[in-house]
Amino acid sequence: MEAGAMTAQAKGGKTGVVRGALIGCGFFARNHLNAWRDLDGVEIVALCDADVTRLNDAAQAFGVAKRYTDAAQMLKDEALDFVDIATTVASHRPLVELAASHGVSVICQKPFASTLEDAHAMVAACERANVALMVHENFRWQSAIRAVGDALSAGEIGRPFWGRVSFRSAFDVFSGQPYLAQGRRFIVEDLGIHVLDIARYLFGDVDTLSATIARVNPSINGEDVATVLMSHTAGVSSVVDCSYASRLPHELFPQTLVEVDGSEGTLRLFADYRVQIHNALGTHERVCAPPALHWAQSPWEAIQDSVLRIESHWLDCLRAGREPATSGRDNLKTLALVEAVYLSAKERKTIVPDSLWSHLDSGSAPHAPQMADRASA
Ligand code: NAD
Ligand code: 89Y
Repeated sequence: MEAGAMTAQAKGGKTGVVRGALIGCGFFARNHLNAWRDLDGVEIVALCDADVTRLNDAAQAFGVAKRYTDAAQMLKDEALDFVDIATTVASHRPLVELAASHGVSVICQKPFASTLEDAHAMVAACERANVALMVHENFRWQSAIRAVGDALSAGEIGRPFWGRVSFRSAFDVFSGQPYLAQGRRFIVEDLGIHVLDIARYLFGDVDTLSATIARVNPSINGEDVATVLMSHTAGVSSVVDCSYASRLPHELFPQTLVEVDGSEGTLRLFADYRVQIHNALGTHERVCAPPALHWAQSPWEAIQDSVLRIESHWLDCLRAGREPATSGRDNLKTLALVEAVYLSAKERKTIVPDSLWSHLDSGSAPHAPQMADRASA
């Protein structure tokens, strides 16, 4: 990663401004662009989208002069420190490998890949090219999730032994993201991936996993409900559950709720970002709502704030030559959980997620920063 950061500084020129380009100007990309605009020391110098209308709309809205419909052409013409890939999953591997072949560092949206093979190949390509690679896995950067992580790291409830990370909603995600209704896979790959990543962030590596999935909404192709039981190396048993079929009296999208029991107390992240800690000192509650960004749009505020935070983290890492918390290599662990959920549900058995790597060339699970990351990232 050192070389990636040096490249960034060298190419950033005398001003030290990091030069980025965004690929994919669709539904979610506006959040990326708003956040980049708010951050110091970075400039999005070019945009790329195969759809020229989307490209021009975004370029006009954000005042970006350089426009491309072909990423290969853009990488040939522009001197870039990084590309920010905000396309859907099918294009991730060719685009990541293209950027790596030009020695350009990469941020790639989730889901990073739809197979472990593709994910492994992208990590290998970036490592060979010595460029930084971060997966835009932003949910762990939400202010309330950060507050939970900080409280656990500070030992406020002692040693955690049980946890639940829960996302239940009936919010219509299909109008903004119609492709979500079409895929063979839905909630685990799209949203559960965030919730599983939060569980990894809070409780560390997973030894075993078992899961059930179901489809409640008849007008979509994939599953919209999942319930997962995991055993973590650090001694925590956790439940991860997610649903887009839960019609609650108070719609919570996109809030993730958390419960943790520890040897010295309990922690709860309730609705509306209320973090409660109960321990020998008493019971304390505070609200950890996302700040009001000038471009925030209800109900997306917590997600939008986490985009700003993860982009800021990327810039810090690039400048310091540090591996991002959700590097490509780290994300292999989250992707293995996604695959393990589908396999467990299909075969009705408990899965060892690390065993899913055995057919790939390294034959072993990737090493990734774990519990320590909660304290440092
Ligand atoms: P979208 O379909 O609205 O936009 C994708 C854009 O990429 C389209 O305009 C398409 O023309 C363009 N594109 C695709 N392949 C291309 C290529 N090879 N070269 C140039 N342009 C190309 O998709 P979206 O809803 O914006 O989602 C994009 C990604 O963001 C998805 O992977 C999705 O899961 C993710 N997402 C993440 C979050 C989050 O909180 N992290 C939230 C929503 C969506
Ligand atoms: O695509 C999803 C994501 O990453 O966050 C919420 C979402 O937009 C719909 O599930």
